[in-house]
Amino acid sequence: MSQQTSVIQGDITQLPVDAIVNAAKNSLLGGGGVDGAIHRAAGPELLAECRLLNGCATGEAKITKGYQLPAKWVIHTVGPVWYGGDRGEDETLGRCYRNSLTLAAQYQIKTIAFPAISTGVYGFPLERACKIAISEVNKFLHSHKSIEQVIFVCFGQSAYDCYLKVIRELT
Ligand code: AR6
Repeated sequence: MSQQTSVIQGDITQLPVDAIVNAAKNSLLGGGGVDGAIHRAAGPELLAECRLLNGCATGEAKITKGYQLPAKWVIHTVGPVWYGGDRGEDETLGRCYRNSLTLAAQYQIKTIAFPAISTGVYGFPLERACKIAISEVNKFLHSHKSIEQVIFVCFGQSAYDCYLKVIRELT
């Protein structure tokens, strides 16, 4: 793992980073899981700004302010729903990470935290998603030195163990 990446276990809404990434839905109008937690912690102004964005296509990313969150920005990306792996899910998930990081670089964001996009309600197998997340981030950081720190935030021990295992395998 590069010096710029780390893995922690915890609640992404509590992190004092420049940006946190939301695993959103196409409407960007809130939902369950990490999306619900981010909207609750940010307050109603976040939903008001999201209403102005006209949604977000799967694999794309959009940015809002963080409002009541410790994070200054929220980057909303919509991961693929897992249909078994034959519908381009891997590539789409990779695009979520690349597009989120591209926005981060455009906004001079130096520290950014990602949840395990698509691995909850959307059913993407955790280890497979984890490999994509780590390899996409490492590739991006190689060519974008302005981003100083990427944190993978795991909600629970099993996700944390999975990230550490994959990082050991890939490095
Ligand atoms: N901090 C960090 N990670 C979290 C948190 C948190 N507070 N809460 C959950 N996770 P999910 P998806 C983890 O279901 O699969 C929503 O309803 C969770 O354990 O939040 O991309 C949206 O509106 C899992 O590992 O997102 C969409 O409709 C990961 O975050 C849909 O769910 C992602 O789980 C998106 O589904």
